Amino acid sequence: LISGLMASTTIAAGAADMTVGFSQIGSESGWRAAETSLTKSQAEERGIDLKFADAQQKQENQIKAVRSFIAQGVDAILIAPVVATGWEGVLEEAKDAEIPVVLLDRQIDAPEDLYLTAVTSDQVHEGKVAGEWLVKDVGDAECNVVELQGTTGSSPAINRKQGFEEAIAGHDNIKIIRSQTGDFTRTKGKEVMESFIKAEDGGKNICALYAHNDDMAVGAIQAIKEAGLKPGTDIKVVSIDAVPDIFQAMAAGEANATVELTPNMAGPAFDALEKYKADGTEPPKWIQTESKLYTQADDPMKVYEEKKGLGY
Ligand code: GZL
Repeated sequence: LISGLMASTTIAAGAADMTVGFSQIGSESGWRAAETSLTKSQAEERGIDLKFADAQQKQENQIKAVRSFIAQGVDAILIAPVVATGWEGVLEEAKDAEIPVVLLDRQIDAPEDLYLTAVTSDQVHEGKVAGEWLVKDVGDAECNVVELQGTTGSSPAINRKQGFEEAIAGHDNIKIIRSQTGDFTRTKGKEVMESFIKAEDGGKNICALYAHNDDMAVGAIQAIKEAGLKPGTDIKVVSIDAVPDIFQAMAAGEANATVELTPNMAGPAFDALEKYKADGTEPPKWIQTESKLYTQADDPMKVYEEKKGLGY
């Protein structure tokens, strides 16, 4: 009997090398849904027991989930922090419980000793790449830009705005005439774009849309078409994420450029956690993922087909 028990215990222990709690923001965008599916499939492949909590984009739900993971005594916690502030308290609790925390795809304003590492892109750079594309595309022509910002107070919304503004600085022919949050969603992106069009002479006064993610751009494209204008020509469309649907729009000439954000943040996160658990190696505080510009010149339907399989 004992040997049987031992065997079953060993098998049980072997089944989950690590138990990880994941506080995910929600499913506000196609990119977010891909990040979730990739995180789950990576955990499966690595024998990690993943406890998943969807916060419906509310920070208080994220904090509750993190507290519950601490109470469960998980080995590690992943957080995609919906906003940049308000994390010190719960992260101190995780630190006291000696549970390492890894941030995914967004940064926070908190002392670095409160998390093991942050796996994110350089969001200022993403905004700059988007802005530089527009500067090159419009040349000296006057261009009034409307901006759909990401979730208010989130690091991508703050950083992507900053990067874009840095890129257009010094080009007085390019001006941001309206800027408002579309909360990273298609629905809100469409709604806010409708209001921009109404406020700007039926959209005739708008030369370009800069959206902090493709989902808001896709919603805005719908609004531009419903206003009788041609997205991609009457109003240029540049955004960030490089989700499959933006490549479909590009192939139809309805979007112009996107900056790629990999949804595979969990891979580097799990690598860092496994190494830390194995031999205490501390990863760098920032593990940066790559960004890449795609335009209509990059065979968008081919990219669409390639991306379709990658967790989206
Ligand atoms: C950026 C990430 C953003 C995506 C959006 O790193 O946090 O959140 O760009 C998502 O699609 O909603």
